[in-house]
Amino acid sequence: RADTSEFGWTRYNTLEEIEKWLDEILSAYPGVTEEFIVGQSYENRTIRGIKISYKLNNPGVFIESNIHAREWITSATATWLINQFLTSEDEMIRSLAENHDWYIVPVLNVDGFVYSHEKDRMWRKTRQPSETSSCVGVDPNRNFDSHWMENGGASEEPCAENYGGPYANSEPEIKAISEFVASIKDKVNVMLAFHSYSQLLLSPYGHTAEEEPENYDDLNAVAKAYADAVLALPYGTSYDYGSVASVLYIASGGTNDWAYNEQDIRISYTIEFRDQGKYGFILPPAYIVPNSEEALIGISALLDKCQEL
Ligand code: ING
Ligand code: ZN
Repeated sequence: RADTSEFGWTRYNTLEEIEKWLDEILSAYPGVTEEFIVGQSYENRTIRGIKISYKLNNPGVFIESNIHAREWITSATATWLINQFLTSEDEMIRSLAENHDWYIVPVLNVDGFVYSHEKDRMWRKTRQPSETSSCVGVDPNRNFDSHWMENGGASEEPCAENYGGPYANSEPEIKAISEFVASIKDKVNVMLAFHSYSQLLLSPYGHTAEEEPENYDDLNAVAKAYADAVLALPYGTSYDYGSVASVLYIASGGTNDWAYNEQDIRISYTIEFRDQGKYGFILPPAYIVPNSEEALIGISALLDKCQEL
């Protein structure tokens, strides 16, 4: 029979499989792992996260993953990282794992993720119906309460892929993660939001191209460290970096702007993983491990660079 039951990184796993694996991990590593509940989705699924902590008062790194349903490489990479942090015997990985407190949400947009597995592989948004349109869902990465809908950074059209929603935090998933991160923000030094695709590191601001964050030089320096480290791997994968508004487009209400502007998390990045469009969102599973290795090396270099600042 095909590999339909074993969890692993040779194919993409369903939400059910990810959750079962998470349960196994939590019971196998009770001393260093702890579950946290972000909240409930519109369809009343529980949004779960895992904290990995080997010692007290480590700097915190928050990883938000699969906020966009179809970006399956993000949860595959997040779970691979969790596994490495707990099982690797490599010295570099051990030090990375043990010298930070990790807060990882492998699948934030749980409803959309299930929908992308069962109904529409290209689904991006949440699954909450609109009150004014027959179109379903909001772009969760436009729904955070930070310069929401400013400067044309999101669409007011419910059928658009970048619909910002009827109001900020209209999506239960976004309200929940905002409240959760706010409750631990003093412990979080770095926020990373995993997306695909394009191979980019995107910093604030998304809501304006008129100004840059006060620590834009530092933000670019840590991104360069990530990009350099990934490029030096045998895969030779290149990442570009800069602010969302300068590299991509004006986009308001995203995770990394909200974390930076409203929670004062000074290192706040969106990482757009592989590839550059050949497969796009439908990245073949053979690339899960290479992409994950790159994320690991990149994040390690980024955090090393943060220490120098
Ligand atoms: N790209 C992001 C998107 O939500 C982005 C780019 C990053 C926008 C950060 C706003 C803030 O459009 C993908 N591929 O989702
Ligand atoms: Zn995305």
